[in-house]
Amino acid sequence: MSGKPKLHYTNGRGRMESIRWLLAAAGVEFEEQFIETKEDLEKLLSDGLLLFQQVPMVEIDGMKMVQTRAILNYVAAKYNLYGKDLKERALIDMYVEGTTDLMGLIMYLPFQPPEAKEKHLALVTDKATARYFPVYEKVLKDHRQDYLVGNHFTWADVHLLEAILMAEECKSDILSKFPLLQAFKGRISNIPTIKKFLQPGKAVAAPTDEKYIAQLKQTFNI
Ligand code: GSN
Repeated sequence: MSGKPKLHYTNGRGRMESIRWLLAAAGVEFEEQFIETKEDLEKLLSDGLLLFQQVPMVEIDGMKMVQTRAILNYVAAKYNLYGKDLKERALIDMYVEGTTDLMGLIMYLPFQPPEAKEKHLALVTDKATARYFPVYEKVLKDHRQDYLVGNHFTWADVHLLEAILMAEECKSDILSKFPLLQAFKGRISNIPTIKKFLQPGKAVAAPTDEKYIAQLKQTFNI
């Protein structure tokens, strides 16, 4: 065993992508065991490795962790990206959950039927620019610090950058009215661990496309 966390998921973003981001931001190398077929999933199930018969599953520190949020909490706490006290942690949780809600909307875009895509894109743009981004722009404006919480780099920053890049894939000028978020994006993207993760052709999973959706349907019977 290498000692590196081992990630079990499909070779796409889905629920695992934020875990990849957080590990990468913490400077932790990891291995990936991709689930490509129904048989790959059945093998994990018959070996009894999936507590609720679901992935993501991450082998870390002798555990076989499932439940995305539990995995993220563990990684954030272990690598000191989860605030210095309970109040910072509460803020991080609120920001992360808000960002996760936005990401959830974005993630469903490729799954929309063609006739519903435009409407869904309008919803994503509206929620990003009228609900979520104004909150983070105001946080940065009010405290004039480099990071969202406690004047130090946390999971909230990692998660927001991931969401910003996803939102820009939907609409490239989506940050045009958010100057402080534009600067935030530049700053966080340049943190060495994140810069490395974002190098083209490296770790970040490709956007969800038709081929990936077909594979998901086949693997998970959906
Ligand atoms: O957040 C979590 O990790 C869980 N609450 C949900 C995990 C989940 O739904 N995993 C899916 C694949 S990823 N896509 O949504 C899964 O394993 N589905 C198979 C099943 O039988 O539920």
